[in-house]
Amino acid sequence: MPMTLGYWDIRGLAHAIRMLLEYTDSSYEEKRYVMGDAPDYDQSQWLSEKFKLGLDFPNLPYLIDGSHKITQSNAILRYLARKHNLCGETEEEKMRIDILENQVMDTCRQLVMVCYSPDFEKRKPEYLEGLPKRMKLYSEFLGKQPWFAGDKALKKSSAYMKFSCFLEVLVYLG
Ligand SMILES: N[C@@H](CCC(=O)N[C@@H](CS)C(=O)NCC(=O)O)C(=O)O
Repeated sequence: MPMTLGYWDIRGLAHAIRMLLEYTDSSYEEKRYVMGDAPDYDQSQWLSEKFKLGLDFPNLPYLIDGSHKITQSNAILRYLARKHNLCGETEEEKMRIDILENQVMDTCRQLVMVCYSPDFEKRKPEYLEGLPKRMKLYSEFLGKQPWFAGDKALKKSSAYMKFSCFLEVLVYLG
């Protein structure tokens, strides 16, 4: 039975999950909730289901895999990664993955705060000015290793990164 990934009809917090589902050739279907336009942002499509899905902490994204009902985007990523042995093998790899998981979340949050701010235009220059410094930390963390977690490549990585459907704009770290 395919898994169900529920989220808004945007990339947002679900996109890394979509990418991992694709990467792992998982069988899944999406439930994409439509949000109304500004200024009201009608959420009724989601709200009419929110408390009927049997989720312990009803939220978006959610993943339903048989009897497993999971919310929290990183918990979903972890669940899928564990299924496919993608959480690192050595303590060093696991530690680096944990650090990166949380660092990437912080990096995304910084961008989101600026993007959703009513002062977007005012905050944008300062955000952009600080960006190279923040990206340099990723570059230094990578160091001379070919991959962030170490020297083991994911089998399909390079082909996957060229999969234009998911990355309309390439992002270079470092
Ligand atoms: N920490 C949660 C945050 C989830 C969250 O804030 N979801 C937003 C969309 S990005 C939402 O609209 N949730 C629906 C709701 O609160 O009912 C996660 O990482 O999954």
